[in-house]
Amino acid sequence: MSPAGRSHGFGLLELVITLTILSLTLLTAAEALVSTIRAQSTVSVREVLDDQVRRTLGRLGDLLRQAGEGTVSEVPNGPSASSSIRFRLLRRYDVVTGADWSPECRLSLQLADGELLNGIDDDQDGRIDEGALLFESGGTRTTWCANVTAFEVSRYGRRLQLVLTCSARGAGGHLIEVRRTGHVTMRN
Ligand SMILES: [Ca+2]
Ligand SMILES: [Ca+2]
Repeated sequence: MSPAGRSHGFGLLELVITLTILSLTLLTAAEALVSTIRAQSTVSVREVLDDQVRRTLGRLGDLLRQAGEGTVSEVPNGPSASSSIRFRLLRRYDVVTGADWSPECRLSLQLADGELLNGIDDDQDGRIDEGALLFESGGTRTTWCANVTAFEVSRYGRRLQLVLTCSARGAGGHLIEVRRTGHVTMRN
């Protein structure tokens, strides 16, 4: 091979090597970018879920602080947790006529269609016992929180412990779960 041919051959080889290195570099950069976007999406989904759980527990606390201890049912006294609570709210108190209680209210985990409360992912969507937190009063039902995977109420006398867990899928399809605990002291 002539010197000119060898020079041309080395040029092609260098070009192939350069393109290969460039492709690998671009591929690595693209993977890093996708990972960064997924990580940011995961943080975003987690922040949204955390805000939802925190706000819902705050709302529940504000409500249940007006509930009368003697009006509560569906939650046994002790460590056993319930996924629902029935109660009445104190509307006013008169020294002569006594307490005026609201109609009965109920908070409960309403399971999604196809789900049973059994610790199994019956509808195979990757979440176990998921549903929504419902508030019922006076014949009306309002959804207070979606994407709920656990609502557990425990009662120790006047004190209630509320545990709320919500979950959703991140950008990569993996499950993101947020769980918070709140405490409320009911009225006498
Ligand atoms: Ca499920
Ligand atoms: Ca289930």
